[in-house]
Amino acid sequence: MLVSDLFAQLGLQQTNPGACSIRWIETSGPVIDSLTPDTGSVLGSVRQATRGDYERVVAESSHVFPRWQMTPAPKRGEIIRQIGEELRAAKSWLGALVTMEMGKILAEGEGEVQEMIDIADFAVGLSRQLYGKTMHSERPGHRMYEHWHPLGPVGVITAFNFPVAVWAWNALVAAVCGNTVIWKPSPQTPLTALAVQHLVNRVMTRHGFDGVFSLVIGSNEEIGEAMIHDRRLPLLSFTGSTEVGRHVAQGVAARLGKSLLELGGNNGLIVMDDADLELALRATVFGAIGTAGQRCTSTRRLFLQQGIAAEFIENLRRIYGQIRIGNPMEPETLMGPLASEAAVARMLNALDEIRAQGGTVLRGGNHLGGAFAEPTLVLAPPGLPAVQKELFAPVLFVTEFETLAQVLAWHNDVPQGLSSAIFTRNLTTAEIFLSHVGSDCGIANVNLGTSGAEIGGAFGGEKDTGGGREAGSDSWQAYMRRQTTTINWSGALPLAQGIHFL
Ligand code: UN1
Repeated sequence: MLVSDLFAQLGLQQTNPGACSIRWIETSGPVIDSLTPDTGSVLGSVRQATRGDYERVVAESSHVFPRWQMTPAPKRGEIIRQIGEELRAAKSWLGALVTMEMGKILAEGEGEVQEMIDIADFAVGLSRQLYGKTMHSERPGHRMYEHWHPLGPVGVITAFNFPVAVWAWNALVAAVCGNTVIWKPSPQTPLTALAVQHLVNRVMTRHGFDGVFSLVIGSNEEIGEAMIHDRRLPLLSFTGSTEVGRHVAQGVAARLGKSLLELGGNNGLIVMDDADLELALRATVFGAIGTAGQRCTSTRRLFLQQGIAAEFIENLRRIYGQIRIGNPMEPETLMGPLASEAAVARMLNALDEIRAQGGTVLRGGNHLGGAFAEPTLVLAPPGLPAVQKELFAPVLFVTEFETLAQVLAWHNDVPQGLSSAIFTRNLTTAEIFLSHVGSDCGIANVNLGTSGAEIGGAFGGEKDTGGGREAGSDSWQAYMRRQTTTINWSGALPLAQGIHFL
């Protein structure tokens, strides 16, 4: 596939303006190159937005908001449906661009666009729901109910590893709720963001709603900081590391804004002696190696019960030896590059530290040139300090255990709490894992892996993962404000709590 064809399909140029609201803004900011992690070559360039451009985008987004929020939700849903149609038509092109710019294999690049389509469909359904409750008043002739209203311009900061799907989770749900959306993508993946903005513009221009979805590509220091402290953004959604998320949460809280956080994961998968080992093996490999271990849901810790541990490790070693690593655009490839050579250097340094702490590399651990590295299995004795950190790389810590009580304690003994899984055929074991004394994570699965969640559920995690919930279920409530109303049709004025006054 020629990059020039791809660019033409998606509305991209060799050098692109990095900000768009009601229209594309010809900016004077510094140029950044987008590099393909596969070869390190330049795919295209973007002129980053300046602080002045950001001001203009927020002003335009705020200006469009009243008209958008007055548009009935089902009408907004119809517009989102058309965005879903554009995404369906662009699935293979946009998926290929995700692969080129981010490095995940083609099946996963297209899968990411499918995730956008799924959330678009979900948002269309939501547009006829967004339900509030009614309550029984304690006073005669009174009615109580709650109603959900949009917030205003919502900021969305996304990470390099899911350069488009996480925007869609946030933006399409936020927009159906009546908000306008200002997106700051990762500076590592600006072209996919530009492509999405072009696709969305086609629909929004047709309906006279330019400016509902805006894009600002710029540095964390300049644009990210501005968003954190901007009182015009009542909600800031942030996906990224726990360290940066903590900074975002503190900044937003200082202005009493709302933040929605999807931070680090450190996801454990437990295999019991009675498990279907074939399923457990496949789920482990996809969870640990998929997206080169760079999902927040990637499987990072594998707990094997003693009876099956030796055989399971042998099988894992064998499969790790057969994984095709290489150009992510080739259909047979199962693992592409990491995000950059710097990411590989971080992985290799971490492996040195792991060895020094008493971990044993069972397989892998080598640099394969450029941004490529071998997927790596590490035998981790219980309590290995390195296991506490989220290492955003294809490194899987393997630990043997004896009892369910022991493994649950080890499983929960990390700062993060995103996703978790157990493989067992025993109903009681599964129920204990899912109970309040089991997994402490936002996501807990039985007989499937830690990654690859569907959009229909609420996605997010506890503890250092930040507590946010996005995508399905009732996550839409994060993008709205709740108003509680009591209407008195009694003709009298009884007070609550039986108080008599005047
Ligand atoms: C992320 O890694 O930031 O559950 C999101 C999954 C995907 C989303 C991951 N649906 O693995």
